[in-house]
Amino acid sequence: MATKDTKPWLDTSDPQKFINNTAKFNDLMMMYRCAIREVRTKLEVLDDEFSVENQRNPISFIKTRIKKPESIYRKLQKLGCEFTPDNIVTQLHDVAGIRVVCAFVDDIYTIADLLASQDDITVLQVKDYIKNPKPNGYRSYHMIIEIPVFFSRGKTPMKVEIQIRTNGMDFWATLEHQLRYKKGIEQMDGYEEVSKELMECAVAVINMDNEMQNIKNKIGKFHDI
Ligand code: 0O2
Repeated sequence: MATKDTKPWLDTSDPQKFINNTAKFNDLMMMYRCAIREVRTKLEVLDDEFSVENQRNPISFIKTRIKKPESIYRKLQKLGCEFTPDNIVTQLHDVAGIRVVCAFVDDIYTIADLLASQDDITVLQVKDYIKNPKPNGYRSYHMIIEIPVFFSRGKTPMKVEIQIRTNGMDFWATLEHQLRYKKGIEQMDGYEEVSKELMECAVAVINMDNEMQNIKNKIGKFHDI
C-alpha cells in the first residue's frame, strides 16, 4: 500500500522513480479526499436530522480542503522529516481538513459530541480553543479523528482534522489569517498595536456569540430550537 514507502520523494535523479512517486502522492491525496467525503456526509446527515426535529440548521456551512503539496513539504521539513508517504501519514494530522461553521456556540459541542459518539470514529485529539482561546484571541474547537475508508484494496483508517466554530469565530479567524497568521510580520512597525486591535475584535466576537447564545437560551425555554 502507498503508505508503506519510506523513500524520499524529491529525488529527481531518476525520472521514472520520480514519476512513480508522483503517482503515489496522488493516490494518497485521493485517499484523504475520500476520508473528507465520508466525514462530510456524516455532518450533513446530522444537520439534516436536526433540522427536521428542530426546524433550524445547526450547521451554517462546511468547507473542506486538502493540504497543498508545498504546505505538506514545509511542515515535514519543520518537523525534520523527509517528504515520504509514510511520514505524511504518520507525522501529519491535518492533510485532510474540514471546517464546520455553526450558528451558536452550543451547536459546536452538540455536533462534536454526536460525531465523537459514532462507533466508526476514533477521536485522537481534541483542542478546545473556545474554553481556552489562543493568546491572540483565536477560538475554535479542533478535533483530530480517524475514520475507516473502504477501498477496493481494503479498509484504511484515515486521519481528518475538524475545526468547528461559530460564524463569528470564522469571520475573525479568516480575516486574521489573511492579515497576519503565518506571514512572519512580527517585525513590522506597529505590530503590537495591530495585535491589540485584533484582540479587541476577538473580544467583540466573543461578546456577540455569548449574547446570541443567551437569546437562543431564552427562546429555547418556550420552543425547541
Ligand atoms: P491552514 O492553512 O489553515 O491549514 P499544527 O497544525 O500541528 O502545525 P498546532 O498549532 O498544533 O499546529 O495545531 P492547531 O493549534 O490545532 O492549529 C491548526 C490549525 O488551526 C491551523 O492550521 C489554522 O487553520 C488554525 N489556527 C490555529 N491557530 C490559529 C490562529 O491563531 N489564527 C488563525 N486564523 N487560525 C489558526 P495551519 O496548518 O496552520 O493552517
